[in-house]
Amino acid sequence: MNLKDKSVLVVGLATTGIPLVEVLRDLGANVTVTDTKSLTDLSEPICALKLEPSKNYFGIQLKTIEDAGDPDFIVLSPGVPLSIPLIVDARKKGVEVLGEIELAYRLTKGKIIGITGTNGKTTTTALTGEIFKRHSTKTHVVGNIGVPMISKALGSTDDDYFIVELSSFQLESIKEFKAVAGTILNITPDHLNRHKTMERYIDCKLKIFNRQGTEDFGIINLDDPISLKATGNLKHKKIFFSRKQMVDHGVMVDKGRIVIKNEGQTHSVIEKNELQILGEHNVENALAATALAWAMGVNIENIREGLRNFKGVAHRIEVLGELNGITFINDSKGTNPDASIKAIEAVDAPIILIAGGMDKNSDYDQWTSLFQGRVRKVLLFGETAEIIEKSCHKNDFYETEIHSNLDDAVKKGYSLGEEGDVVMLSPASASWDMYTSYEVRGDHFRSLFESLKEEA
Ligand code: UMA
Repeated sequence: MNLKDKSVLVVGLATTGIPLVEVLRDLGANVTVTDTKSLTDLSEPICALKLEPSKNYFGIQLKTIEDAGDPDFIVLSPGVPLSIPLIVDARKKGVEVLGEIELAYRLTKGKIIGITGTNGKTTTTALTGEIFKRHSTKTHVVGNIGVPMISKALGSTDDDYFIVELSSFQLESIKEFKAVAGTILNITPDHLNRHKTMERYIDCKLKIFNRQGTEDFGIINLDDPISLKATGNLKHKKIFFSRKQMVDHGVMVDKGRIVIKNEGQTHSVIEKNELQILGEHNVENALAATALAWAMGVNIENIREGLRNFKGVAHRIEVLGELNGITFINDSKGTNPDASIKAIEAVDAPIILIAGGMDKNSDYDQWTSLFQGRVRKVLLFGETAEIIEKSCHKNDFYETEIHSNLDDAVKKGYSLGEEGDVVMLSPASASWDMYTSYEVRGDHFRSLFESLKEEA
């Protein structure tokens, strides 16, 4: 892709925008940037980019392509919706709009392993990376997991493996992007505030398979009805995985062991309970990672060692420690009801649940219907606090309290806790009403736990 002397506008200047600017400049493009935040509100590292305020667009939402100085094309950060006026105008006038993942794909050599799904994709991406690192030192774990793919694109070779976590936001704008092996772990409602309908959300997820041909692998969850139905007619080679059923050709659980079955042969990988990550949903994630690795020819010993050694990811059912017999668990990445259901199901103790955050138009009823008998108290904060409280009451669960912030909720949670209880942050909501990311929210929870420990 020749970018020399092309004028390129980068929209969004945070984790993704910064390496985007650097890579585009390295390739000789004339880069301008825009961000709705003012220059002073943007994070520290952008100073190194030396962007002249008068030649860039900060603190405004540009409306037209002319407002943006008529660039040759536009590259978007994942969090920027395609519906903003600038992008609608650019597309109407035939100016090419690429998402960061699409641009990274066009600049990348190497084999792409793509992972999407409503829940479990960060864990599965990290776990798949743990396995592939044993297979090849040239393994990059990138994407929604927090390392923009663009930052590893230049200089890659055919031998490199890119294990890419893909959100619906990133998939929405892909065009040529193709994964040699890809999976949709599961699909349940999420991000409906951006995608508006479930159909559109499913379409975004399915894009992971759109460009795959008969030589590529689609790793399909036999236990997830929505993705199973949606992928029925695709022409890629299918490898199924299932936690509940036996499969002729695929990866499954057989008498407590993760096994691979192929042409009548069964290869035993590991005992399910050798996994260090908690919960049945994590068994599913392990099956998907195994299937991706097996499809790509990783040997079973490397798969086994990767599965055995993986300790999980931060902010996802992460056990922080214990204080006076009360265990604190950080599940800040539980950003939708389905993810939080998995967290509640993974915990085998009475829970004091801290929840709430930005409203994504989620339906909380199924989640709150689980609370009776498992959750002792729900401490709510953020934009969704009242909506969740109503849903609790609808399900005859009245042990709810609304707090103005996480600090108060954590203090209250600890004061209510008894030996053997778990205080868990699993918000079932996005963080963006009060925090810049779920990581910042999770780190805040961790620091509140550390302060309680010091006080004690
Ligand atoms: N901005 C605009 N105009 C807009 C919208 C945003 O200028 O209309 C600006 C914001 O002011 C901000 C910047 O864009 O300065 C933010 O860009 P971004 O939202 O794409 O955030 P990044 O920091 O680049 O992080 C993104 C992903 N964030 C989102 O998709 C919201 C990160 O996923 C990802 O790790 C990172 O790229 C690496 O590529 C986070 C996430 O929450 C973890 N993802 C969602 C999820 O998992 O549910 C999808």
